[in-house]
Amino acid sequence: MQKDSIPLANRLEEVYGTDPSYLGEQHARYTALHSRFVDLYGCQPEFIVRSPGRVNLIGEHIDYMGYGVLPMAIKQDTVIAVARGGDKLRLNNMASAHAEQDFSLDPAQEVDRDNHSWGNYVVCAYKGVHEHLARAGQPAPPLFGLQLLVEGRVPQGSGLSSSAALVCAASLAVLAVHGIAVSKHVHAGLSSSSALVCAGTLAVLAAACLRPPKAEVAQFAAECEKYVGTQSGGMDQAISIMGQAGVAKLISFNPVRAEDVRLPDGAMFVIANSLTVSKKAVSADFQYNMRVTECRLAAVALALACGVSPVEAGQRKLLAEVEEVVAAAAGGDAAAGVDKLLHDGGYFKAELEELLGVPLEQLLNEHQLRCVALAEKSTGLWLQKRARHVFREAARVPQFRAICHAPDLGTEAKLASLGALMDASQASCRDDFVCSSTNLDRLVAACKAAGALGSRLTGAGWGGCTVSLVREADACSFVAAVTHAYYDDPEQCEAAAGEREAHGGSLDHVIFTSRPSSGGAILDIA
Ligand code: A2G
Repeated sequence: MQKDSIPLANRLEEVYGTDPSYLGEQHARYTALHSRFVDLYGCQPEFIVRSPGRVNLIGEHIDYMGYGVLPMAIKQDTVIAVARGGDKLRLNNMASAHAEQDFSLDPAQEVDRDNHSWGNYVVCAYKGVHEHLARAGQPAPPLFGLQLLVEGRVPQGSGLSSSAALVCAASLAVLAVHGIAVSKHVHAGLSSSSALVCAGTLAVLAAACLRPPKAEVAQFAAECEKYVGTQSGGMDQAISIMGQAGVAKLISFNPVRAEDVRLPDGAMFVIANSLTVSKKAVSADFQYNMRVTECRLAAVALALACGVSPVEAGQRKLLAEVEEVVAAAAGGDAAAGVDKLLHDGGYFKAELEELLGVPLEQLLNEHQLRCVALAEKSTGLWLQKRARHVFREAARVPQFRAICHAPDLGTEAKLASLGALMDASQASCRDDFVCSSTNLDRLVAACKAAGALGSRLTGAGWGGCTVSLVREADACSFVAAVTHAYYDDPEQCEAAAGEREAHGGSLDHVIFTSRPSSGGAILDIA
């Protein structure tokens, strides 16, 4: 298990590598952030923190069912400058479209799920840090005003996890100022013996705040992001915090941990934005939560169908917890077991209640889900297809890792096998999980026609980006061919012209190569 702590970096190179032109760009960015912070708040930031977005290579919509996933951190990140001051949680954003937002300092405040706003993610993190500190059994930390300035470079609604980058960066920002605030308090010259005991406790707290283990931050950041209303798994926060330059990560859960996966030499991943926004959290009860609900109900229904007692079945919330019994019912193949034990098409309320033996509303409340109304409407809940996707997709993740590390497989064979797994994942996301979209399907088709060895949607889906595996040597011609087929053709993608206009004719931010990058860090460079 990865035990290392959040890095405290003194130089930008430690986070961004040594490429002079990229480093120069980051230097200019940090300088602009620093100077805007001073203009806005009239003081220097105490810290600057950063946390990146991610691209998931394989393992979609299975993290919240207890299965491991295989993402890598990308270089696009969210950066926050922070200092204590004032009597509120005050947020500003470098993007002029985002006005200043003020929130209370009460860690028990509710996140306003009905009004979707970027500030909500910072409030999630603020609450998460306080809850984390309280769980550590320490005295409640002092409440002091915070002033934050955010600059995000992970495109929103793109499936590259801009939300987790913001939650993780904000968590680091709040942790960092708490750590430093407590250490300054400790150093303030306490002298009585009780004060010494107190100072000792605080010193431990200060060290823990400033450099907490990555896994702890990943865990609480995943939990607290749920305050916006999305019942997400922990992949995005885990890779944002635990990402590492040069390696993808196999992220496992309960408890969260990360294992290095070395991608084959000569492999390159190209991210391409379909330019349709994936709005998974705007209507929190829709799409994403609907899938979580379907998977949880499928887990209970499968357990019952396998003869597990109703009480025990009701407690099995994860498909990972029922895989063994389901597989045993079909000669060891859980996906085949699903086909045998559940029917195709939608399950509606009456059937579900009869099957599960409890009012649907009660069950959904127990699982903290609120989509009961949807089960009655339209198409019902599709348990068989969702569960089949989860079991098959979950199996692809260890296969992907095994191929990457196979000592006897040549590069070409590795690339071909990884590509086939990615293609199978896309077909399953499209046909069984139904989380693709017309534009994603078109873009995947354009990527395959341009020579991708494998191509699939990445992240929640319903819009956002694809990730394609290509040979490194072919990356430039691949980008040109996809640009021609998808972005230059207004019938395929209307939005591309607008993107070009807004970015001086360039689509570099829309289709780009990506290498595994470093995870969240606190920068003591303010
Ligand atoms: O969809 C989103 O990115 C989820 N994250 C993530 O947990 C995972 O389920 C993914 C699909 O694989 C959030 O909603 C923050």
